[in-house]
Amino acid sequence: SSVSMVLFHMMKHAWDNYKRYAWGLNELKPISKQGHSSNLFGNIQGATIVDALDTLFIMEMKEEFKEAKEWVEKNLDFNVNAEISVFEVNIRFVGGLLSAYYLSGEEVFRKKAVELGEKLLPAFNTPTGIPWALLNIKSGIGRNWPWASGGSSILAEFGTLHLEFVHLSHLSGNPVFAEKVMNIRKVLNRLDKPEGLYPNYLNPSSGQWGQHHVSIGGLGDSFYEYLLKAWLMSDKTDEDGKKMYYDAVQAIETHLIRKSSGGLTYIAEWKGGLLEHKMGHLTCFAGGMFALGADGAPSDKTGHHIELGAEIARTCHESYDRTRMKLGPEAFRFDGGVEAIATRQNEKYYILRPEVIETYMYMWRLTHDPKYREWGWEAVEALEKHCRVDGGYSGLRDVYNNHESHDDVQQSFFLSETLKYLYLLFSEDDLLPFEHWVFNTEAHPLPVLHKDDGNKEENQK
Ligand code: DMJ
Repeated sequence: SSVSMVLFHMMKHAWDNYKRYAWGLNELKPISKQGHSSNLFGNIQGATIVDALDTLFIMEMKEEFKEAKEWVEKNLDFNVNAEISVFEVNIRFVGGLLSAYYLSGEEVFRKKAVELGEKLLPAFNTPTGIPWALLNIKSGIGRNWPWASGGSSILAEFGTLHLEFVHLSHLSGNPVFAEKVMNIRKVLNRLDKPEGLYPNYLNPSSGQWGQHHVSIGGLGDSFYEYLLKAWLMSDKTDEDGKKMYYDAVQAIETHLIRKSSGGLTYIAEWKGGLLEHKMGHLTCFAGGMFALGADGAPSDKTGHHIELGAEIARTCHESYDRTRMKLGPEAFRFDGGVEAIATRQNEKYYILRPEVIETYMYMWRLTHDPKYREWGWEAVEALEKHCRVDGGYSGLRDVYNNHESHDDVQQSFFLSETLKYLYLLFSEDDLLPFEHWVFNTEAHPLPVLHKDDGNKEENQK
């Protein structure tokens, strides 16, 4: 369609500028036209290349895919003295390489994914086997974020390894990867959960929760996502993952989901029993998650979960619509007389995040209500108007302002997620159909491991 062409050209603009000004570096600074290095990846380079591979493939940008593959072959190097975020490297690099392998069948991606997976294994050397957040991939020494409650690991970090590690075992024939993530499950299942909720912090040495803060946004989000997707990716055989997911959603509904006086459903944050009536942009992914999980919900709840997804999508769309730039803030509140609006200056930024568009894509696929494509198109127009600059795409410092103040970062997830989910929103349902593919939390598609597949490779598009 013509929208697909627009999205193709957006990808091309993002990619060409990265290539011109920041090739081989992690990300692009589109205003200063130079590389941007985030310490999340240590000295590992090329985040944008690895994150973009599958989007290039899906959009049939063959030349670009080829040059990206050649860069991976020649330059992607994990033998570096670097302290990295285990979570970020897993979702972007391992996830990106796995998807590139499954889509293209090119052996180099499989090899690199397994090699990187092996580098991450020392992170699990803790008394409980709950991995460290940070790992020096040369020395194998791990530690946690200095800011994390009582030396804890983070739920959304150690809970977002499962899909990739199951595939690493599948592709390498080495069960160690799957064992590591199954052990995380075991530790979690042994613990008492306050009101059935999972706190964001867990100490890897004592095996005890840190602060009782619960979030479906930052620090918690993709843990819940991976419970559901682990079950779906196992061809619905992973009963543990299924039970943990639906039990968690039940507790979330009871304790975190509220409706504003204006009728907007939102997901609050829970702090030791008290609610903070704030919803993060990150939390907006949950609309899509609820809808994706509707099918497997306990009897008579299917419609309810779709409805919940639709309500969250509507609320998140309102958070966009109530800004000047029609792009949503980092966090919005439901107190002090406002609804779905950011009230603090440091919550008014938009960094090209995908979650709202991700939810539109799931809602579209699962309901075909045309409003989701309309809302997606509004986001495309806003991105073109406010985020597109000569040197690529930039985030914004304040979406309520009349004039753009650019943050000068083209996040790698803009190419892997935001543009991919938009492209899928405007494509037919048989492009990466949900029966055969699940998306990791960085939007990298991984094939469902069908019961009767044996080792046969998936290569369907
Ligand atoms: C991405 O790296 C992933 O979507 C992650 O789950 C959350 N943060 C960014 C996008 O906002």
